[in-house]
Parts: sequence; structure tokens; C-alpha cells
Amino acid sequence: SPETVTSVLADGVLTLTLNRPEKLNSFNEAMHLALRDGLRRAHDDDAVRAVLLTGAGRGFCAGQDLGDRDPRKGGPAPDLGQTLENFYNPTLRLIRSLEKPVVCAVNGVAAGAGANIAFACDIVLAARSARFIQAFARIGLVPDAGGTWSLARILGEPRAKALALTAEPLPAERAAEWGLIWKVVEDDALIAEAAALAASLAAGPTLGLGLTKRLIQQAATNTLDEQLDLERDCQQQAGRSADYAEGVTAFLEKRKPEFTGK
Ligand code: T3D
Repeated sequence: SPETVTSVLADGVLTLTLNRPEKLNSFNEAMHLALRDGLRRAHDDDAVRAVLLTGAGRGFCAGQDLGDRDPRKGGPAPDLGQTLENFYNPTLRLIRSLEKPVVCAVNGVAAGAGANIAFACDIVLAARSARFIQAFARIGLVPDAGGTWSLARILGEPRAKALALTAEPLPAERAAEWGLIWKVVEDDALIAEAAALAASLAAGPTLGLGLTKRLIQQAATNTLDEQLDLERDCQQQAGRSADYAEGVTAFLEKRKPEFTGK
């Protein structure tokens, strides 16, 4: 069977492309495992200095493949707690805990868990024609893949509840206005712009960027005192990196730095 996630490493960027376009890249078990393998590689392989996540075809990701949940096929109701525990939650944790930038290029519709996986990424660009749908309410489920967390945190309760309770599509432009994503790009320019961004991040001071990601994520739950302590510790670590020495040297020599990620 064809690869459900294609994985290409070039110039420090690991590009992971969800690849079940005929099903709008909805998740079956194979795609879950393939995405997880890609994200694990991003954790383990020093040659990976940024990740670009996108989808093949006209959609980004339509969430769970509902063909695999057909009640008409009989048998007991599926244990969706187990599927979250075994599949969606590990993926979310791998994205958030990766101390390297994750760029997401939302090339088309992002529904259900597909929308919420996008919102978990570090810098999200969306095609102008893309839309985000908390589709769960249409089928009797609750938002998952971190959606209740990111929507409530980023938007506050009024907008989070309206999106989740109505499952109304949110156009890319409004998602950007509301701060759910970084920016909207014209459809035909999306992949090139996202790839250029990922490449420039991959050429950056990876250790410092990873610590920066950790700091900003921790800020949501830390007190100011805890956060000041964490900034001190992370800056101590960054200050010992080869990239910091290179960055300062390059500044003083009036040239561009050549970071190695260490
Ligand atoms: O189960 C668990 O493990 C719990 C975890 C749940 C996480 C979740 O994500 S639950 C939410 C599941 N997703 C949805 O409910 C979204 C379902 N899809 C849609 O509502 C629509 O497809 C879209 C709004 C995303 C896009 O609409 P449109 O009109 O652009 O495309 P379409 O014609 O509906 O879809 C194109 C094809 O993809 C179509 O197949 P066909 O008829 O051409 O053979 C459609 O059936 C298929 N497709 C789209 N989404 C899914 C899907 N097939 C299976 N599962 C899907 N989620």
C-alpha cells in the first residue's frame, strides 16, 4: 500500500506530508503510526532541525477516518478513550515536546482532530481557501487532539464554545485574525512560503529555538517567578552553545552567522 505519510529530509527540514488524499488525509491506524514515526525521527535525528507538516491533495486532514468507525459493521462500540490514549495523544505530545520548530502548512480543509493537530504546531500558515472545522459536534463527540485546550487558551471561552458547539467552519482569514494561526497565504504560494520558513528555521540556532519553544509553552502554566527562573536556566544553557558564540562573532564581524544547531 502507498505510504500514508511521506517523509523527506532536505536542508535540515523533515517534511511530513499526510498522504491519503482520497479520504482528505483522515487518520487510519497506519497514518497514525507513520506520523508518529516521523515525529520520533524528528526527536532523535540531529540532522532534523525543523519539521514541516502538510497534506497531499486538496485537504489538510479531515480527522478520524469515520469509515473505520462504521457502527453498521456491528460489534461492540469502539473504546475511543483507548484510541486517544494510543494514537492522538502521543502525536500531540510529540509535537509539543519536540525542541525544534514545527511549521504547519494547512493546504485545505482541516476538520476534527485535523484542525487541532494544526493548532498544536508552532507556526501555522494556511491557504486562503482553507477552513477549520470542530466537526466533533456533528457526530456526537467532543473536541480532542488538544482542541479544548488550545481553543480555550487562544480564543477564550466565548469563541471556543461557539466553534466547538456549532461546528461552524472557521475561514483561514478569521483564524488568523483571531490568533489561532500565524498567517494566510495565497493557495498557490503556500507550500513555497512554508518551506522557505522551515528552511530558515532549520538554519537557525536550533538549541536556542528549542529552548524558546519550551519557555513559551511553559509560560501558560508558570507563575512569573517560575518563568523568570526558567528563563535564567535556559539562557544559561543557550549562553554555552556554539551557536551563541557564532552569533555574537558574526555580529561583531558584520557577517551572517553560520549556525550548526549546537
Ligand atoms: O474515533 C476516534 O478515534 C476518536 C477520535 C476522533 C477524532 C476526530 O477527528 S472525530 C471527527 C472526524 N471528522 C469529521 O467528522 C469530518 C468528516 N468530513 C467532513 O465533514 C467533510 O469531508 C469535510 C468538511 C472535511 C470536507 O467536505 P468536502 O465537501 O470538501 O469533502 P467531502 O466530499 O465530504 O470528502 C471528500 C472525500 O473524503 C469523500 O469520499 P468520497 O465520497 O469521495 O469517496 C469523503 O467521504 C471522504 N472523507 C472526508 N472526511 C472523511 C472522509 N472519509 C472518512 N473519514 C473522514 N473523516
